[in-house]
Amino acid sequence: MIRRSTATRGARAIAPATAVLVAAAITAAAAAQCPVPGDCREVHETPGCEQPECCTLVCEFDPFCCSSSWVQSCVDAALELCDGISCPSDGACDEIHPNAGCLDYECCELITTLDGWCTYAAWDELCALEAQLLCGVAPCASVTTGAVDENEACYRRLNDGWAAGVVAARIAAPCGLAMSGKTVGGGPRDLEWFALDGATRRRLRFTVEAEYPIELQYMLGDLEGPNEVKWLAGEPLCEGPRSFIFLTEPGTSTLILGVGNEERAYRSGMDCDEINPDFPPEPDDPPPVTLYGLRWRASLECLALADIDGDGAVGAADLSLLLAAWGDIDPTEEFDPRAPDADLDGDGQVGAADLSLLLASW
Ligand SMILES: [Ca+2]
Ligand SMILES: [Ca+2]
Ligand SMILES: [Ca+2]
Ligand SMILES: [Ca+2]
Repeated sequence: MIRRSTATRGARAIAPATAVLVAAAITAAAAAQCPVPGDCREVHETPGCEQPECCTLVCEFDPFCCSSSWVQSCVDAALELCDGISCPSDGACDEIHPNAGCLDYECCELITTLDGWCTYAAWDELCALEAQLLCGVAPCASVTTGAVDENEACYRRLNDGWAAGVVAARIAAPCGLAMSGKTVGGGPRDLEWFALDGATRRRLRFTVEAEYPIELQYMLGDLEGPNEVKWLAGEPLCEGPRSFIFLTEPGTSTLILGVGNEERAYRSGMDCDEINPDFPPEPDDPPPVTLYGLRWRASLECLALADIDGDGAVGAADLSLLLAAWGDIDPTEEFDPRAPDADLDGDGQVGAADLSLLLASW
């Protein structure tokens, strides 16, 4: 049983993802009957079937299927009309299988709404992992506010960098930054770009807490490009504040916060909960889909370059970490933002130059 968090907006009813997917096709009559028990792809005595969108589409096409019984023509219509509708489908949600969708309706709806791949392609390793991480997870505690607000209405994209060639502002991120805000899905999805530009390498601790699964990436490069994502991290739900201690590269660089995991971005299921005065909702617009709370809170601390463990001092513990990492760094190995980074000068090896820098700031 999935409980979907409404977090900070407890009074808002949760919209089923189905409302968005087939809202245009729903009629009052069909909606009143769908879904009801019975496999949409098999003949049965009773009217209607168990897959909500498919049931609605078929009964819109042939009301007999919802008023009398699910005869062969209803099955034929289902096979024709319900292609791409994947919840529920064969296969355990937490296991890899060759078809899209999975058996547990609620879990399937949650994962396919967040991750479109799982709707149209196979239920791959990542769909199964997402099901393990996200389905049945209790609502997260609301992220507390109180920090400076990002000042970005969730229907706007004011701090989303230079995506799509548009020069939008980035969030100035000085040492001691404490900020909160909202991140939403949509097209384009909302991202928060924190500017970490600097003339020299710096060691930072970025701490983030969110009501949704986190996608965090550190990107090098400026508006003119090229841009390179140096590392990308994902954090599942409800684990409280998470800290990343990392070294910045000199020049223009940006930390980007979004919804997703380290493999895929989540683009839907996180609708804005504010009304855009320029485009107020029409009466028949589907309600927002809010699978999770939207709020985040982040802070930034500047550490000494040689404070490898981030404990606030440069000392024996940092020396141990440096000596343990001594030698060349394999450039083909994927960079791990969670591993202590002892290459203080960024020359691709941990050696005498780094040791000198460490001892100089002891
Ligand atoms: Ca935002
Ligand atoms: Ca933004
Ligand atoms: Ca230290
Ligand atoms: Ca070095």
